[in-house]
Amino acid sequence: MDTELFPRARSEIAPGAVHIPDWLDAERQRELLDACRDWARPPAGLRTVRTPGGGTMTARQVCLGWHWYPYAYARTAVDGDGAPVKPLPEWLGRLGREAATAAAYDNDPDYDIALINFYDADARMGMHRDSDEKSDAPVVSLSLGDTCVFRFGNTATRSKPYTDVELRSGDLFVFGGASRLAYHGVPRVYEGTAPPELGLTGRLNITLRVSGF
Ligand SMILES: O=C(O)CCC(=O)C(=O)O
Repeated sequence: MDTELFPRARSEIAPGAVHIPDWLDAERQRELLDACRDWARPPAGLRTVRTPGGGTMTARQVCLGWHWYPYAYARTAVDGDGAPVKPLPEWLGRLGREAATAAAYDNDPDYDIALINFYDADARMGMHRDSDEKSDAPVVSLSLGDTCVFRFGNTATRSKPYTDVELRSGDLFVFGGASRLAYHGVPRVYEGTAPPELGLTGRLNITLRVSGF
């Protein structure tokens, strides 16, 4: 429940990058959280992602449709238990299309990838581009649980200029068009800020993408 005097306004953070606060109501957030809990279970469940340089990502991840690993996609959890990736349910694809439409993208993207990242209070995500897909369809990002700082930058460098946006539980962020390949990341998660009625400690982010494969 927001405590602002006025509802937070929808805003275009960069050309083609739209933040829509409170897009998911409490019931839809709970349904999505329940589904995330199922997807996080093995096989092909939540895992720690290892980067080629020997590091690990602090946000843990599970994928649907196609399995992302640094820096490609596969049909099995090649860097996990090797099991086939779980399918992306029809209802989630529909939700993605609804989200793209809400952000004024009207080409009805056929979402076939979901990356679900789980952040505990210490998790972060460095500035990166979502560039392993072969489609320029907009990326849909849904947030559940703790509030975070989402840093949305430019297409040329990992550094400034960028804009920091607070993403809260239920918020939608869509980036496509001129911003589809913009660098973005999560420098901070605010521990204990999830809506108590949701029943989640930490933060979940679901990004929906079109593979173009
Ligand atoms: O957690 C977020 O809001 C961003 C996730 C992200 O950047 C990604 O999955 O590529």
